[in-house]
Amino acid sequence: MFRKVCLVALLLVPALLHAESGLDAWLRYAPLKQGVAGRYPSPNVMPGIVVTLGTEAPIQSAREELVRGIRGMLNRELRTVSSFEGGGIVIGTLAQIRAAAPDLLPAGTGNIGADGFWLKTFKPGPRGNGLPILIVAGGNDRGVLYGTFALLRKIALGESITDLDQKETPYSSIRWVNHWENLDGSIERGYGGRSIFWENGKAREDLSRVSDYGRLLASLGINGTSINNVNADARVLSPEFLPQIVRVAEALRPWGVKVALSVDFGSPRSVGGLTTFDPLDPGVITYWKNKADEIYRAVPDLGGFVLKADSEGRVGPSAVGRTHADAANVVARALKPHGGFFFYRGFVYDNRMDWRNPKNDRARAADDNFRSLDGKFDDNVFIQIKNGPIDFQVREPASPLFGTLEKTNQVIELQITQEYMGQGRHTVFLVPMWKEVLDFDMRARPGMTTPVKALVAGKTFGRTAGGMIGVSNVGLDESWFGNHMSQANLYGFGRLAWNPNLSSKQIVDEWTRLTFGDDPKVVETVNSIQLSSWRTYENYTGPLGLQTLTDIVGNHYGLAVEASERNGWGQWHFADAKGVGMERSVATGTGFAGQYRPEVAKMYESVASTPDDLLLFFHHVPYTQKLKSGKTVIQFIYDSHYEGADAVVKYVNDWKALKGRVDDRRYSEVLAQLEYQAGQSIVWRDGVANYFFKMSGIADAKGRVGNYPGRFEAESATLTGYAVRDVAPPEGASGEKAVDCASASCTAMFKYSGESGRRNLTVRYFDVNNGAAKFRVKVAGQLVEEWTATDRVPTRRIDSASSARRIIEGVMLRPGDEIQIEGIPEGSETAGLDYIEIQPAN
Ligand code: GCV
Repeated sequence: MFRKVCLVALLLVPALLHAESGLDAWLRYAPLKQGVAGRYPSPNVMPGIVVTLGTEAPIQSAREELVRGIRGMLNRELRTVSSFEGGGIVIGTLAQIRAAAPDLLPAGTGNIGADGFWLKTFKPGPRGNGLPILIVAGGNDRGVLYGTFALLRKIALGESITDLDQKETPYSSIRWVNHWENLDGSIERGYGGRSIFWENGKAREDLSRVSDYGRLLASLGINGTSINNVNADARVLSPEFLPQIVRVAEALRPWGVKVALSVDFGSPRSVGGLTTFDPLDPGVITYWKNKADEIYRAVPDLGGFVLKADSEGRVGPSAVGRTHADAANVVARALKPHGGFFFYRGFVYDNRMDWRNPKNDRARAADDNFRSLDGKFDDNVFIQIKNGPIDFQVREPASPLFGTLEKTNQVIELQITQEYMGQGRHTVFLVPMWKEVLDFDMRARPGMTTPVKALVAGKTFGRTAGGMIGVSNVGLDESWFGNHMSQANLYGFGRLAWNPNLSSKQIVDEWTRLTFGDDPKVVETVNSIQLSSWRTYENYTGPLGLQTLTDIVGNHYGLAVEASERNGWGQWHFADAKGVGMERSVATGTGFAGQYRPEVAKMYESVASTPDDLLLFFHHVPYTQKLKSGKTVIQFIYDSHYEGADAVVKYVNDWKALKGRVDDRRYSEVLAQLEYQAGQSIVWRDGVANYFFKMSGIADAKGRVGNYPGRFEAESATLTGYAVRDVAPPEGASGEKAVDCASASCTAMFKYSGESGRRNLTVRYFDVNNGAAKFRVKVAGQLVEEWTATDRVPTRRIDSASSARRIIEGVMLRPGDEIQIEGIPEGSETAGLDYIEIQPAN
């Protein structure tokens, strides 16, 4: 019998190990190892009964979650009861617990703030009929849910729960996510599949993923979400659409997540039947009032509205000669009687700026727009400010507007979805970046430390509310983001929104243990990849404050150093033959530095006191400018790109060492992602380094740039059918050229002239998203590899984004061998080739 049980157990464990989809993210409740489970004996430490006081939906969710978590982690079934009889886990609001057990928590034992919780154990005693009592008390029903998740997290992390007395209240009251989802189910800047909310202009038939998502959000204390794109479809306010909103709100309500809507400022005219959207027009005022009343009748707990106005083609008050305050207050007043908030985005700028005018500067826009209006907004209006003055670039200074607004509510907008950060195809853990901004002292009040986190929470200037909003954009993919590692960004956002004083290390350590288990090697490896990944990405994209150097007028993904130049979008870096960077000082530049409070302005005003990481954001300097490290700017650009690409190669090797320690599915999916990232980081390294080499004419002191041992360009091969073509932008391909095939099949032949031996052969080819070309590699007439290029990267062109690689390991090569690559186009994919590389096999 014993043998039989062991056999079943053995069969079960691999099954569990081998089949994780990522859907449960950090809420997997994986069985605890025996030693860890032993820390929670029943009933002395972990009671076997849960007493649920209160019938509110979030409290019911808390009970179900507790049962689910304990079943998963400890393989125990909690008995659920609804009245306090003695020992057990007691969940309810503080008021409910006090009413049910007045002698347990007499009045005067302290309060809990809104959304806060108290975890407290009472030793076995008469009140518990000799059993311990563990209370999960909430300041309100959401607090009960958050406390329950906190308790489960403790158990999942193996922490003691014997002498609990832990009270937590969130740092700020607004902890929301936004979604840029279109009603047709597509997502603007979403990389995890289609919308979980919408399909074909309606709420999805099956909203179970919305409910799953609500659970993830609740586990982090996130209490609100907007559910449609800020580039808003006016139909969202139509009476016919209301039932759809009701359905989504119902799916999220049990998780304490309020829904909010992005609205179109032109709605009074476009769908309201009026001739104007002028916010001071009496008809428009009535429109917004009636609209708010109508929506609140159907969704009484709606969080409010979000508005993108006067930005990127969205209509706003400037069209009718009104101010942002006029616009915001009219809508806010309609929401006010219902307790609704109005988030007015600070992302207001002109995308048709004249780049030839050296005084023009997009970075100035938010402060220029809102400074004079400080104090003119109603108290349920929040100016929603992106972390930096441009647009979620790899490094930006904190937006000066955080320090400017004193008499206006504000929230910070962070981007969880990785629009400019590798779009879920690159692992980039953003918490260290966010923390840098949140902890940045804006010197906004004399004699006080005024970090961004305190300003946006409303603490510095005594505002009524404030907080953090993250653009999440999860999708239907089981991994939510298209990359398991990217889940850490949602986790990190939520944890920071709850408590911005947590360290990046603490956050990632929790996430890794919850997501991948507590094997020390796994934890150490994943933590170290995540914690270094932002710097790594910055190193191989745009360091020193250059911004991401991606294709800002296209997919925001591939490399295109000059895409940001000579156009109206204002993300200029002004690289020329002599130097690089945008001069934003007051003395000789755009004056942007002067938008900060004096102490900060002084720091950014001069080259000498500007931190290296932001040097080129604030100043135009010669390539030979020495950094604080003593290195020149140009050498730093070269070195950082090599460091960045090398770091990703190390990630791949470190991850490979985890085989067998992470379930097979996630192991191979993360490996594929990191290998892809390693390949792309080389494209970025070579492209950016060559661009600046060409521009500056200054050679790399280490001789690497332009010199690639073992690399053979396709354009220099013997080509049959293949034609050589220029690649645009040129830095998208090695040697600025590629070959592509206009017939049914083409070949590129390379003659090997090195020594005999096993070699790794890398084929750099192009995999565009509108076809599935085939490739065959033969060595000395023997087929060594074949594959189909079916990846779906966001480009239809031969460029850096479609650049892909195939590594064929351990190929035997002899002098004179012919290496023949055959490309067979399909659809609009022309089997493009860039180069091959021959390296010694390990
Ligand atoms: C929703 C950037 C993005 C846009 C986005 C905009 C915004 O420009 O590329 O997709 O639009 O920011 O934040 O409104």
